[in-house]
Amino acid sequence: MPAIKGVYAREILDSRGIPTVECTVWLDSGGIVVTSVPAGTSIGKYEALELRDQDESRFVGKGVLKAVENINLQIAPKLIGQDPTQQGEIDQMMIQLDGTPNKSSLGANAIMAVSQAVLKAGALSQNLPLYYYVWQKFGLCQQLAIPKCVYTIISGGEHGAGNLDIQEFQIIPASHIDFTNSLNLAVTMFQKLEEVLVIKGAIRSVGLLGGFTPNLYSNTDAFEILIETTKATPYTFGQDLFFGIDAAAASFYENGVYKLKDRSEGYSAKELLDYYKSIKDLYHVFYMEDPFREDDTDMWKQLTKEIGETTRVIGDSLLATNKEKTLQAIADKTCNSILVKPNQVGTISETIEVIKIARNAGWEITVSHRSGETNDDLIVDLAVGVGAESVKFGPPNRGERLAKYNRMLQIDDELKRWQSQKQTQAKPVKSTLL
Ligand code: 2PG
Ligand code: MG
Repeated sequence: MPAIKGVYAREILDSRGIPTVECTVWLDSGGIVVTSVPAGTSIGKYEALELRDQDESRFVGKGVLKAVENINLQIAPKLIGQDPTQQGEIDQMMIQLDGTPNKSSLGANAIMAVSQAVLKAGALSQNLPLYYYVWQKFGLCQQLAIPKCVYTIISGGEHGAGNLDIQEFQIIPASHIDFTNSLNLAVTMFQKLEEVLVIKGAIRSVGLLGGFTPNLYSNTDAFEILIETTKATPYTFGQDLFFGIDAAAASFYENGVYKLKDRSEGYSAKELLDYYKSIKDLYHVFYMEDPFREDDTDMWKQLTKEIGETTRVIGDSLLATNKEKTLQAIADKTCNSILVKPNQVGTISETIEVIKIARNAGWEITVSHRSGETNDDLIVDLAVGVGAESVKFGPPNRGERLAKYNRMLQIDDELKRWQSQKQTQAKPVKSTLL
């Protein structure tokens, strides 16, 4: 069994030009894996701590040299000679070495980088594609399949240019549309949307995820524009595609009210709930992420109770991929679905545990990118391997987002080819599929 021969971390930059941690692991069999950690902009209050240097002379205080040093000096020596398939043991060792509830000593970015590298090294040691390794190792789903995509194509909130309050306006292709056709739909919509924005004389610059950040009069205008865009495509709104939002509502909560530009006075939580019900009815919004701030749990419950039968009410910052938060939300029926972002909790093992808990509760799982991404595509293999129902990787624009969709295309192709070879080959062995 190949063992870990070396671990080395360095500071690199993410898609926003902000430092993040890259980790390389090499095996005594000669193989090397490299991975890097994404980072959020709208960071939830229950997320594990991302260690930043706070040294204003470097990268406006956002350097990660301490996290890098923690890997190279403290974690790396403990991993030499270890079996990379022992993910649980290695993650547990790092959690103990850190010793804090939110990983603030070593940094969740340091621990996550190593955890991701160990996952990749485990797959490499078995000569398996990463998604297959995850599938076999964690046994979270019966069959390998490509998840459905939630494409954010208009951005507001902390990801936008200060025009719209809702952070993400998403298009969701209908479930009968397979992945390659869904990508075609998203690309078509994205490119036609630009044409519509040009005709309207609206700003068509892009936000952090690469989605448009137009200057519209109200948040609901974004849906109107998307409906108009759909008319310029072969697709039918309400049949081929639906809408979703990530409100990231904590970002527009101010002095006891939620501030949306749709009207001059702020919305009370109850009024915001009515607003969501109206956009669901008017615009087929069937996916609502973080509709209220983390502490407005009574309103979350109310919304889930009122529209949860037909709408996915998704906890992102509310749950922070955290076991206790997820168990609590399941018990209280605070939401009915989870957004999984491994770096919110800081290890692969804890992420898998949360997915297990959510799946046992009958919740749909959406595995998500962060606004600060690199070209690392580990998240795609993870999503496929755990049998996530959906993924959220942003618009089909910008290299770091396309890296994810291109990896999905590869996996889709591999799965189809493996399927046709199944009589002769029990596993999708890497070398025969490349
Ligand atoms: C979200 C994410 C990604 P961030 O809120 O779901 O789209 O944003 O990474 O900034 O938290
Ligand atoms: Mg979110």
